[in-house]
Amino acid sequence: MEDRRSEIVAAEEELIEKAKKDGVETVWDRKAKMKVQCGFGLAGVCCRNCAMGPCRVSPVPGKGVSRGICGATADVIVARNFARMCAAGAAAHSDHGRSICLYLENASRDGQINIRDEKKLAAVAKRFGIETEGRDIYDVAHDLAAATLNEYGKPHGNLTLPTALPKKRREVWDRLGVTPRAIDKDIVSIMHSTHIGCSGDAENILKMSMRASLGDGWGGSYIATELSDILFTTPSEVETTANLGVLEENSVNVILHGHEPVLSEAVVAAAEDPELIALAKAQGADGINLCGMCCTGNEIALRHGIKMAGNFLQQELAVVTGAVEALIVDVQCIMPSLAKLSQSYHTKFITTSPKAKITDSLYIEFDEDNAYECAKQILKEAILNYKNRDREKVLIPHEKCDAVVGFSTEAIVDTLDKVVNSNIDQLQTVKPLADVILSGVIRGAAAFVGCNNPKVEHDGPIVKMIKYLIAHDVIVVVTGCAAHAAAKAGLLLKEAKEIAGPGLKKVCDLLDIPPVLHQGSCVDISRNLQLVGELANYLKLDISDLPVVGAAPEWMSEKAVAIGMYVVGSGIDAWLGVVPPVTGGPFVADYLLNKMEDDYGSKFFVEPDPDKAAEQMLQRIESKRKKLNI
Ligand code: SF4
Ligand code: MSK
Repeated sequence: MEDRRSEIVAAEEELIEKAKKDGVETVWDRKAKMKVQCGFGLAGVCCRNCAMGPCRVSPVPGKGVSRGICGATADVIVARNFARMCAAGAAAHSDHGRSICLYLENASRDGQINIRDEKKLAAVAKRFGIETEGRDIYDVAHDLAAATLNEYGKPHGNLTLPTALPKKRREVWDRLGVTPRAIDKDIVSIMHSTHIGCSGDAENILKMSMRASLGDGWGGSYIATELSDILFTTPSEVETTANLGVLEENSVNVILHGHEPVLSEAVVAAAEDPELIALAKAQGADGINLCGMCCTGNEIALRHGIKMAGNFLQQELAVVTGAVEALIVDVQCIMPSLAKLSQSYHTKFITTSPKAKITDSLYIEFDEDNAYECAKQILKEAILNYKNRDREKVLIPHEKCDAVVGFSTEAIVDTLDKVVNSNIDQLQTVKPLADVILSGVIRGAAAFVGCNNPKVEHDGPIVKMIKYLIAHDVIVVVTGCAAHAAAKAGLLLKEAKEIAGPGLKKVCDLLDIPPVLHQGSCVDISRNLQLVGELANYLKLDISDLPVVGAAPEWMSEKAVAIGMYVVGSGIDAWLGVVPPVTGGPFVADYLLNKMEDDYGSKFFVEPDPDKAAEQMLQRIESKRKKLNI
């Protein structure tokens, strides 16, 4: 398999160079302008939770100012800041989930919002105790919408947890007092307890961080995935193409960027409308070329094979190509810089969500009740903008790569089942996966998640670590921006089995799958949880016993912090390539990197060197195998 990395880097550098020539700024320029970043901020010891501050305490114990004006120690300040990151991350994912619940609430047979996966509707309804037998599916859907919305703010009891969660893991959470109660409630608790004069106990604040993060992974994100599958279909294997080379010289190029699938699904449908295609042709274009970016890119690639234009650090470069008629966004991971940048080109930067308005963008609020017509209106803006493209300013990189995506947990189980093990109940369908892991044909599994960060080489660590692991017979699943990185590098091609170890290659041959399986967007890490949970249940183990690991080598968002916490809290070791702002709190840092293992059987590893991190991941897999005697 050819190594595409140097071409990818060259194509990106070509666009960064073009940006310089065009006199526009990118994320890398702004990063350089920051020069040395604040050491207090990096260590997490700066607090501005009240107006007696801001207070910056010394990150070095015994040196300088050791307490804030209220008396908060470095550990308390670090823990409070960390908890607020978890709260923000959990809020973002979970509010995404809430949008889907509200969308489901409006589903009707005759309207624009329909049920596309009745089987999944029945399965999810069952887990919420909703009667399905002999009932109209839309009545079931409305009950499910009400039940899931109730998970956000129910005053008493605990979250309704998925059946994939092993009993042993639930016992760990109960013992530690971190079992999520209700999604919003646990987020609000953090905001309350980190207010001036409330919690002054770093350990307790970390527990609250864990509870809210688990409520994200096994609650808000999990619900987002389940309900998206019900409304827009559960993904299955589909082909797509990745990287900015998917933009076309003679088409109306439209990029959908953000997270929630509600807007993007409507735009995908509207882009097929004969009236709009005719309008595009009347403008002299060959047609409409719809592409996705970041997690929206993952959502529409998984379900429709829509091309994946790129990940977080490519959003500005997409505009710099000069070939994008419209960049349409909803929520999360949208750089505000796009407003100014798009004014230097002809690109219309269209914001659509009241949750993410951006000054100087073109705001067209997405009307969910009239989704199709609204999507058409937005697309018309793009089409009518085609004539404004300045051909002299266009540079579309040649780099693009085919990819196979769409491996929902159901798709993986189906694939295994078809080959090995037909007509057995759901729990047993993970048997083939368990068998190949137990026998050692596959040593274990690794999940790569999260973002890009201009502090590290774009996509470099993600790709390097994945290659190392698959070469050592570790099967990899990818979501979020890490999934785009893998796609661009050719790792989602079935041919990538050629660089896999002999055991993994054999499995790829047998199942006709790539060694790296694309599972979706950031909220779809719930698919990873479901898969490992079902595997643990089948083997009558806890998740922390399994030879599985996770990594976010290029993370940057608060969502990634919440993800890290719920992944570790679920029993999976997590490697971070960017140092989190906790080093100024000796207790907090020691807990996350060491003592956490005593509580959860898993912990964080911070290792910026991708070679070392990949080796450590493999060693950890092998040590878990040893403990299991396999
Ligand atoms: Fe300073 Fe305490 Fe106020 Fe934070 S809460 S700004 S440490 S006085
Ligand atoms: S989009 S959270 S940069 S993965 Fe989900 Fe990518 Fe990270 Fe956003």
